Amino acid sequence: MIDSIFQRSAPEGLESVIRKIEAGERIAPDEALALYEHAPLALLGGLAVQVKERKSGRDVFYNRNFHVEPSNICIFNCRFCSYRQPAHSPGAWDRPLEEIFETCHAYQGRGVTEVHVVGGVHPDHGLDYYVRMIEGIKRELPDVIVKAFSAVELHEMIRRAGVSLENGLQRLKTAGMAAIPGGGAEIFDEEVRQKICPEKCTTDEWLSLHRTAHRLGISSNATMLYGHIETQAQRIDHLDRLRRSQDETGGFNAFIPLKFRRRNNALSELGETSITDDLRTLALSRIYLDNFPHIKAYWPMYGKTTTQLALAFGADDIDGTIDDTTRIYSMAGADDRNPALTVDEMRRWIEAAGYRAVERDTFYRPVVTK
Ligand code: V47
Repeated sequence: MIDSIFQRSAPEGLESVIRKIEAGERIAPDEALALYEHAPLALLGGLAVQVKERKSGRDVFYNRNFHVEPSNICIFNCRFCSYRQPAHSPGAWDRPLEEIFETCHAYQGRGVTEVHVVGGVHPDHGLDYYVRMIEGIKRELPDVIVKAFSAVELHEMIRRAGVSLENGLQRLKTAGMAAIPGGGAEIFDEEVRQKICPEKCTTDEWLSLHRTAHRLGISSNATMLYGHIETQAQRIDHLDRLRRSQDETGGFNAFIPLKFRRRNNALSELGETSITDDLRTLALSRIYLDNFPHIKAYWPMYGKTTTQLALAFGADDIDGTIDDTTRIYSMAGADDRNPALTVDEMRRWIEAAGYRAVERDTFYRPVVTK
């Protein structure tokens, strides 16, 4: 049996779980909890990096993307959300389709490979409307991959249309929706979910929507909103349900831990997690989700400094240029400005962390620029 530096410096009781991780074996929920609670931060980072390098070697990915946020009007009132507005309130927006298509038109020829479409669950717009939206986006940007609608939005539009999940998702796929972002997962524990977002789709409905999408050949991401009222064991339970789902379908591309941001929402009285908690949670996700190919450090949420550190804690993706086009995190206090990064800046971060910067598309295929 190897006697690595990690095994030699392991706190008592963690030797066997460290041995398992180094041997590429799956760890159990109680082992993950012990690691979270007792492993020194640097040890956790080192183990996560080992797992990351087994998956993606020296590569760290970024992409060229922008977001379309069609409306912030939402029938649901999640307590952590700083973004949603009821219809007719002064801060509400509902962008006409033509305006969305004009925005997309302006991205022609700019090297973007992905448009990420996500917004509130609008009271009036139905499946046909969203099919038209996707078709229009594809007309403007035929070569760009459309990653659209959280499972919460999809669940509601398909339910209202009175069709099956298969049928609804197939219609959107035919229109051009090629992938689904990871939003709306929040925390799977039913009691916590009931407290922070009682109205939106249930855990089982979220998982079932992604499972159905995967069966139809639509791959997706998964998120976890952490750092509010959940316990560490409930975070691990969340990861466990994702790992089991991925065992079944293999359709998830990336996992994205999302740190709760407290400004302008009903949970503002809670603090925010420390940077060490963020890095522990990230590293643990990389170690636990042994069947997820990628772990994304979403830079608008962590902020620029933590994102650079995240590359030493198992992340192999930092998302993309975004180009000022998302407001979810700036409204929740992650930064005062809307986020944008240049390709040069992303490549510099990755190289400074000792990795090879690889531009990817939504499916993590390297993008070769001519
Ligand atoms: O589901 C909302 C989260 C998510 C807050 O798939 C908040 O590539 C923190 O899913 N503090 C939407 N988080 C964003 C999302 C996403 C982001 C980046 C990449 C991908 C991907 C997906 O944002 C929501 C919710 O969990 N969120 N409010 C807040 N105050």
